Amino acid sequence: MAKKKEVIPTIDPASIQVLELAEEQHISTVFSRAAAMAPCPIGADGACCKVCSMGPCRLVGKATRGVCGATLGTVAARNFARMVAAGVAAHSDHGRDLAFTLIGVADGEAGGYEIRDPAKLYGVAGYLGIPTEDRTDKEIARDVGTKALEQFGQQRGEVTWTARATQKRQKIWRDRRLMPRGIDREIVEIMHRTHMGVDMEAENILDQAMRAALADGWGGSMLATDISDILFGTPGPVQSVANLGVLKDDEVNIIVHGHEPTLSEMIVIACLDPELIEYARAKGANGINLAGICCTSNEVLMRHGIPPAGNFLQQELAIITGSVEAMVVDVQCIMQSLGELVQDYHTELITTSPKAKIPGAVHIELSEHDALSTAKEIVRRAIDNFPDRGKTDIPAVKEGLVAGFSHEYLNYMQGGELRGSFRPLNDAIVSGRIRGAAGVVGCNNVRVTHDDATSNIIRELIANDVLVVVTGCAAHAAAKYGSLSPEMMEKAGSGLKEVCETIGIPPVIHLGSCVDNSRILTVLTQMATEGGLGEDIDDLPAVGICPEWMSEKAISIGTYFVASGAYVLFGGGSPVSASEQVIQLISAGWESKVGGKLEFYEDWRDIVAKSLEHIDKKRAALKLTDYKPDRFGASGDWRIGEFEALPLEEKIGAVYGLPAAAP
Ligand code: XCC
Ligand code: SF4
Repeated sequence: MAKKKEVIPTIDPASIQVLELAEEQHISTVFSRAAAMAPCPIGADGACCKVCSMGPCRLVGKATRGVCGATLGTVAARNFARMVAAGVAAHSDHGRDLAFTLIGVADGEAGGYEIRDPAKLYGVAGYLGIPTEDRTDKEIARDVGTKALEQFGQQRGEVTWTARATQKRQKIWRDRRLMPRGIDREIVEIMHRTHMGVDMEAENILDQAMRAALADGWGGSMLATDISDILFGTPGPVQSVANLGVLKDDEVNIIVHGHEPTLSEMIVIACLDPELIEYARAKGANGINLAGICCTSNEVLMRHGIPPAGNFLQQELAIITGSVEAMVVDVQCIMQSLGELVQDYHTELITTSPKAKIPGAVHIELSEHDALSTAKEIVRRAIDNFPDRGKTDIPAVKEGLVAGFSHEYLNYMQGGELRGSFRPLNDAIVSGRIRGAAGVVGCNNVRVTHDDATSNIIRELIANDVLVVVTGCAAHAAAKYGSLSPEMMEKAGSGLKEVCETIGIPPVIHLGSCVDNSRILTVLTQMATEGGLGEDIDDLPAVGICPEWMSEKAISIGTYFVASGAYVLFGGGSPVSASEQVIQLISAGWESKVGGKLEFYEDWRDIVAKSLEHIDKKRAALKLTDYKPDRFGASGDWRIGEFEALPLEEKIGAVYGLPAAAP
C-alpha cells in the first residue's frame, strides 16, 4: 500500500538551484504540490473501480468484492488494461499524424516537409512489400503512408509491422491469440472488455492488454519511428549539451516540449532563418537559442543536436529561470500548471495541436499545408517577447553528450555501408566481453527522487559490462550526469570498454524518444537472428528497465516488451500491487505464456541485482562463457590505433581473440 513518505526531490544540481528559488518566491511546482498531496493509496494500488455508477468501489480491508461482485483481480487487471489502452492510443495517434504528413508530402499538400531520407523510404517499402522500381519517391511514400494508415482501421489479419519480429515470436502471438489485428481495434476492445459487466477473467483481460500493447510497439510506435526517419532523416551521431544551463542569458530562448517531430522540425528550420535572426538582433538579443524538453527534445536532439534543457520534471523549472521567451508544446506529458505559471513571467506558452489546448496558453495551430510559416510566426512572437524579459536565474549547470544512434547506424558502425551487421556485438556477448544488454527508458515521477534511480542503474550496469541503450526522459537523465559523454567509457567495465572503443560506440547509447523504443525491438530482433544468442528475444541476455515510470505510455511500452519476450523491471510503485493474482499473472504467468515478465521493485539496487541475475541466467541457458569481470581489458589502449588500420575481418579477429589474427 502506498504510504505518504518523504522523498528527496531531485539529485540534479540545476533543478535544486531553481527549486530553491521557487521556494523563496513561493512559486508552486510539481514538487511542492506533490509534497502537499499524497497519492490516493487505493487508486495507486489498482484497487479502485469506477467503471460504473454503482461504485466507485474501493476494494480494501474486508471489501473483497465490488457491488457487482467484481473481484480485486478483475478490478486491478481492468485498471491495468485501461492504462495500456491509453498508452497505445497516445503513441499510435502520434504515428497516425505522421502518416498523414507523409501522404501530404506525397500529394504536394504538406508545404515545408520533404522526404529527407530516401534510403530509409526504400528500406521501409522493402519490408512492407511495396514496389520501388521505376517509381518516384513520392509514389512510394504515398504507398508507405497509406499502408501505415491502414493499420489503424484494419479489422482482421495482422498488423503489418509485426512481420518484423522473428518467425518464432510471430507464432507465439498467433498461437496465443495475441497477434494484433488493427491498432484502433485493439484499443477499442480493451475499452469494451473493461466496461461494466464484460470480461471478468483477469488473465483474459491481461491477454488483450498484451495484444493492444503489441499494436503499439510493433505498430503505432514502429511506424511513427519509420516515418519520422523518412521525413526528417535517420539519426547519426551528434554532439550536444544537456540541462537548464543550455538556456542563454543573451539570446531569445525557445523551448519545444511534447512529442511530435512535425512541429519541432519546422521550428528548427525557422530558428535558422537569417531574417528572423536579424529580427532577434534588432530586439537586442544575440541570436535565437532553441532547446527541448521531454521527447520532442529527443527528436530534435537526435537529428540536429538541439540541446535538451531537461526532462519531464524540469518543464516548470525552465520557465522559473525567467529566461524563456516561448515554450511551444504539442501533445503528451505537458503539465497544466504551465498555463498558470507563465502568468507570472514574460514567457508565452503556445499550444499548437487541435488535440491539446491549455488555459493560459496562446493557441497557434500548426498549419497542415504550410507548417513552416506557422513555425516562423511562433519564433517571431518569441522574439517580440525578448524585450519584456526581467531578471534571469539560469543555473550554470550543463553536461556534454553524444546522441543520435539508430538501428541503421549501429549496423553501419559494425561493418560499413555494405556489410553492416550485429556480428561484432553478438560475438562480444558470446565471448563475455559484454555481459548483456539493457534498455533503460521512461519517465520522471515526482513520487521518487528525480533522476536518482535512472542514473544509478545506468552506472552500475555499465560498470558490470552491460551495454545500455536509453530513450525518453531516462536518456536526458543519462545525459545530465555525463553518461552520454565519451568520458563515460572510463566508467565501463574493462570488457565493455574494449568493445566500445573498437566499434566506436559509447557504453550508453541514446536511441531516441519513447516511440523510438521500437528501435530497441528492431535491435533485439536482429541480435536474436544474427546468430550465437539463441533464436528470439526471450533467449537474449537482456533486460528492459523503466526506473521512474509515470505515464500510461510507459505501461504500454513495458507490456509490449514483455509480450516480445523481454524481462521488464519497473521502479516506483506497482499499479497492481493490491492484487496478488495480477502480480503473479504479469510475472510468472506472462513468462510461461510469452517468455517475458513484468515486475516492480521500489529500490533501484534490487533492479540492478535482478537484471544481472537474469542476464547471467540467460547466458547459462545459451551455454555462453561464464562472465568474469577481469578477464578482458589487458590489451591496452595503445593498440587502438593499430586496430583502426586493420581490415574488418582482422579487426574483429583481433578484438575477439580469434587466434589467426591476434596482434
Ligand atoms: Fe513523458 Fe516521452 Fe515519460 Fe518523458 S519518458 S515523461 S512519457 S516524455 Ni516517454
Ligand atoms: Fe463497483 Fe462493479 Fe461498478 Fe466497478 S463495475 S464500480 S466494481 S459495481
